[in-house]
Parts: sequence; structure tokens; C-alpha cells
Amino acid sequence: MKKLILASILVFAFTDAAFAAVRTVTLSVPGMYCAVCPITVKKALEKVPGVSKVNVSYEKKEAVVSFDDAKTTIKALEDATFEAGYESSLKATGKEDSAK
Ligand SMILES: [Cu+2]
Repeated sequence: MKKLILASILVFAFTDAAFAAVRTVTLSVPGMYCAVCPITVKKALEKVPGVSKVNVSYEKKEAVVSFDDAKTTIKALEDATFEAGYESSLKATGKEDSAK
């Protein structure tokens, strides 16, 4: 019984999925070339289920996305921008504080 408890503590400690939480990631979107591009990228990302907040910066060529990690994945976010015509890749992960 003790082993089982210990095992479940370890699982909770090491898997993100155990804690469904809002995560914020920064995607690099190098293909944006004019002021309208960020709008297209933002719309594409907002369509992904679980995404709660999108901030696209044309100047920085990046998108800061908050999403529920129980509902979507970073891969799904990248796919969404790709389908909209913009390749993106993960630049940084972390909580909102570190993204500032
Ligand atoms: Cu454009």
C-alpha cells in the first residue's frame, strides 16, 4: 500500500497531464511579413480548442498563447498556424511571468 501511494505521488509530481492547467508558450512565427499576418495567425490559434488567450507580435515575429494543456498540445498550435500558412515553432515555455 505504501508503495502504491509513493508511486502515485511520483506520477503527480512528474506528469503535466496530472495537473490540467493553463500553460503559456511562445511560438516563433518567422513567416509574418506584414501587419495583417498577426491577425490571421491569431484567428487560427483562437480556433484551437482549449486556447484561452493569444497575443501575436508582428515586430517580434512571435505568438504568445495560453491554453489548457488537457485540451490541446503545442503540436496542435503549431499545426493550426501551419494550416493558416505560417510555420511556427516553440520558442519558450513557462508561466506568464517569465514571458514578460
Ligand atoms: Cu501579412
